[in-house]
Amino acid sequence: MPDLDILRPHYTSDNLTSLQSHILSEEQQHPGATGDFTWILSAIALAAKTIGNKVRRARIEDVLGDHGDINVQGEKQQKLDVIANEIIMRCLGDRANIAILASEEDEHPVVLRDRAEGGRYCILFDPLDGSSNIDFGVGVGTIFTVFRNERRNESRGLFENDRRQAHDVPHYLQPGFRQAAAGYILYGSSTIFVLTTGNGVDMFVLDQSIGSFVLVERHLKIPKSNKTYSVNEAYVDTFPEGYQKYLNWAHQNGYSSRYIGSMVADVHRMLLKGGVFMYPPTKTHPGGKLRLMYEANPMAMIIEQAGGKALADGQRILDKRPTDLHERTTVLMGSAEEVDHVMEHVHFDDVK
Ligand code: AHM
Ligand code: MG
Repeated sequence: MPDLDILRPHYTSDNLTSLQSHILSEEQQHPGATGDFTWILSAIALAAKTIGNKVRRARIEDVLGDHGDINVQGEKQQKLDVIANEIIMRCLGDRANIAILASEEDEHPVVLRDRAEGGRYCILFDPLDGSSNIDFGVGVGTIFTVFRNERRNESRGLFENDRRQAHDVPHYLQPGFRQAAAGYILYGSSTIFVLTTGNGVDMFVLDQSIGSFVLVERHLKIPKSNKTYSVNEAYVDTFPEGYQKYLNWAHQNGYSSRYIGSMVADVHRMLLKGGVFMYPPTKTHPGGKLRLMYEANPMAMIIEQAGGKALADGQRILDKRPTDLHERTTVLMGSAEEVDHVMEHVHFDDVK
């Protein structure tokens, strides 16, 4: 008789904790907690499951290929970019505590309600990062960040309708150190939800059999070092000289290279294994390619909360003062020692 025990689920912990119950219990530790975060994160989890389902049904459903439009970044929108954006807008759009939703795919944020009407949070997100990989079964992801809607007086009385564009009221343009929460969902061989609310980094995996994200690791720590770099080395000739020197040094010192081309997948690997991820200035993107508000900031918060470092042109990413929702930045993040090795070679006065 074959041993069928292997077919039963084996959880990595005796205590099964869902994302929702985890957030609820975290919130309960704060006196006066309103349950707002539970609402927001359950909406994001619902969106993640729905997007993950679409990603997995690619080629069964007609979701691949160009959508035919160019987004605000001047990049071709993929059908799944548009679908993922719509799913997040729908899942979050009816949560009563959300003031503003801002997406990589939309030029202007959507203003849902003023703070006086209960809009306490601004959510910024990249609905499907790594779109150039979507058609090929490679890991892609959703990145999100949550800011408190703090500039109450500036928004009061401005909004007549529930949904309207308000590019002149930039509540959401706060530096990254003010993020209340940040996270990403990786749609890879499994669906992984990584979250920080400023109290360490926790990791959940979607258990398809019960339809819930289940806690698999609390207080993740990035290894202090690992001889791996993640960068699009095809652009090396256009990197500032310091990055070229670093890469030469890495070649001579037994480093390995891993670059998927989906930030979520590349950063997730680095978070678990250690190493350094970077997107330096290039000829086509002299100020860096990645977006500060909904790519670099959330990842920087996660990496710092896990004990790593996250810099842009030698400065802490989380200290950057944003001026535009879609502004770009250079990125250098990862294991503390590996970021230091890069910094030993790159002098930011030379970069400018
Ligand atoms: P996207 O938001 O349009 O998908 O672009 C962001 C992606 C990141 O996931 C990835 O790190 C980077 O672009 C890859 O860029 P490149 O192809 O220039 O290496
Ligand atoms: Mg992106």
